[in-house]
Amino acid sequence: MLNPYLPYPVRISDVRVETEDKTLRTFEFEFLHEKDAKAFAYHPGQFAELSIPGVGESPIGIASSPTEGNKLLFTVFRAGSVTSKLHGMKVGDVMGVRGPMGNWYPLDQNEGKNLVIIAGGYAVTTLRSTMVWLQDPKNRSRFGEIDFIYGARTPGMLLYRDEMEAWQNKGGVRCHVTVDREFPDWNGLTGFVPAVVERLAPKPDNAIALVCGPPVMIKFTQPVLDKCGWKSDQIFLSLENRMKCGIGICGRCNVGHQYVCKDGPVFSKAELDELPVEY
Ligand SMILES: Cc1cc2nc3c(=O)[nH]c(=O)nc-3n(C[C@H](O)[C@H](O)[C@@H](O)COP(=O)(O)OP(=O)(O)OC[C@H]3O[C@@H](n4cnc5c(N)ncnc54)[C@H](O)[C@@H]3O)c2cc1C
Ligand code: FES
Repeated sequence: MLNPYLPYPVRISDVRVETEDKTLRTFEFEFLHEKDAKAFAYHPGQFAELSIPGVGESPIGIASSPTEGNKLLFTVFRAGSVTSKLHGMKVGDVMGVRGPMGNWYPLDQNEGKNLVIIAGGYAVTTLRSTMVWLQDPKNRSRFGEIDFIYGARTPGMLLYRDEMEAWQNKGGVRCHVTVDREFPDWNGLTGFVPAVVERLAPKPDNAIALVCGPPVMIKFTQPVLDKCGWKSDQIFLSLENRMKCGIGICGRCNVGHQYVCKDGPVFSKAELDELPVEY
């Protein structure tokens, strides 16, 4: 049996600075061994533990899509010990990736539906994976219209800006990108994500919503969707919780009887309504 604590060795093959303040970088990894790349089969919405020997490991959402071949991307905010060390690493350096972990957005179960995808801040990572997955010709025809609503504090903090422009130009995708307030170099939407959702008032008919963002964004987005007539079983949220093992053993991430690492990180709002409000 494979040891679930053993990371796959990966080499950094590219590093991109994403934001003006350099706090977010996207790392591209390649597996050292082809068999590991095959074993790491994942879905949009899953995460992995990035590990640096002697420092530790941290759960990070997978930003690439399985439709992008062996390209494995993670967009990482420089937060604490592991992520700061990672920000100092360069192309060619070797480290570990353990996963894929957790569940994923229920796209296969919702074929034929319209999608409303709502992201705030750097939580957009796994929704990038979703958007790229949806662009794949094999998948695009399986879904209806897509509204992608995404907000960051400033234009300089927006991730994947060029890619979003390309998504927007494909049929049936509307990108609504917003920043918190007006900026001289910004001609797009302004205002917080929940306010933009309220203005757009997305229709719940034959649709599901995927939401990922900081707790405050989620807190204020949920009542807006309620007001627009969305039911709890149409809304899927991805939670970030304190994690260690990532595989349902250490008990650090639990909310009520659910382990966020194993039973989540994606939960329907209907499921969350049953849990204590501690996430
Ligand atoms: C399912 C899941 C998906 C995630 N996806 C992503 C992702 O895609 N991208 C991403 O960037 N993050 C993501 N995270 C969050 C990430 O795991 C955390 O930010 C954290 O674990 C980073 O690890 P670290 O060792 O660098 O931070 P830690 O050292 O564990 O620090 C954690 C916290 O302590 C604070 N802290 C640490 N040192 C100091 C200090 N000296 N002074 C003040 N404050 C300090 C940090 O601000 C941070 O908030 C995800 C988390 C989960 C659970
Ligand atoms: S992180 Fe260990 S049980 Fe979830």
